[in-house]
Amino acid sequence: MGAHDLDASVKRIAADIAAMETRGAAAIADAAADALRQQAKHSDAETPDAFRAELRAAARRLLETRPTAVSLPNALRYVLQRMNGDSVETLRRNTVAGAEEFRTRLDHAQADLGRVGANRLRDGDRIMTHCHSTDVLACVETAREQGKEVSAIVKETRPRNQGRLTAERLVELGVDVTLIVDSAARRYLNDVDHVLVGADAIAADGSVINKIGTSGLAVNARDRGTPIVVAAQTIKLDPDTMTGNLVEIETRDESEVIDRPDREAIGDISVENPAFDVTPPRYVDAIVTERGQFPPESIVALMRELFGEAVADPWIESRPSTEFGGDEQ
Ligand code: RI2
Repeated sequence: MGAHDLDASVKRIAADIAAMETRGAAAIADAAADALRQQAKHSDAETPDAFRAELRAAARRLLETRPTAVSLPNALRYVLQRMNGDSVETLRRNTVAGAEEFRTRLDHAQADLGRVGANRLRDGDRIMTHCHSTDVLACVETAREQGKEVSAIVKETRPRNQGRLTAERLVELGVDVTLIVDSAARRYLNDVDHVLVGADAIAADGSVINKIGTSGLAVNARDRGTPIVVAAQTIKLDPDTMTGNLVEIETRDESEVIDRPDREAIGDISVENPAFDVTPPRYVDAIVTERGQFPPESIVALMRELFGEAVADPWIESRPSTEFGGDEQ
């Protein structure tokens, strides 16, 4: 492997994230940290500068895969900030240790978050879920370990139907599951005690960026008086939004919405496939993190505490902003 060469595992992990073989904000962060660990471990760079250049090139490759889940740049930043030393061997050791520390902290954060979120769930509660979030599942898992009965209305979450993954996992946890199509959600909102969703990013104003359909669900939940709770580890907080940057919303291939023969049979149409939307803070009752529960408007104080230094870190140039973000979509 020569200078600036990417390790095969970095290429494979990046491809898996881009293809959504590895998906979910927490899993993406974990895989990205592992990729930097492997790059550091296998590097045959001969100088500290070459080693650092290789790791930064690996981080850039990983960063290009998916634009919305901020856990990805946060994970990369965490590891690269620990890439210190005067020799290749010291750099290697510190980078590998930083990546391992990150992955351990991620595991612990999710378990801690699960305990915080489980406090909101009472015996006999019914939740409604959207998409597949391991942070949400951690809350339910802890509640079940505490002996609480929980049932769930699970939205299938077109176009990729990740609700089916949620249904499968909830059944494993002993939860009574009812699967519904997305458009049936409003009909069932009177029958649920909480809407419980994950997040791919949380902006400084408390806006929640999550799988497309979350914002409409939240508006309907508010209309029906059903609390909407977001389970999101602090790795989902987006430090760039503290300085006014907007979160880029990923758009994915139209083949996820309709296959080519069906599309051609219809005639001349456009197809759009935004993967995420933005739920304004006024529709969110609480954000559950491993550091406790927060009203969305107060999340900025936690962001300042956690990311004060990171914002000044120039390694990741500001991500491009779009016309999306910061308001209802
Ligand atoms: P955890 C997913 O995005 C969903 O939007 C989910 O709510 C979010 O990541 C958080 O997942 P995608 O990768 O980190 O399926 O809670 O597009 O597992």
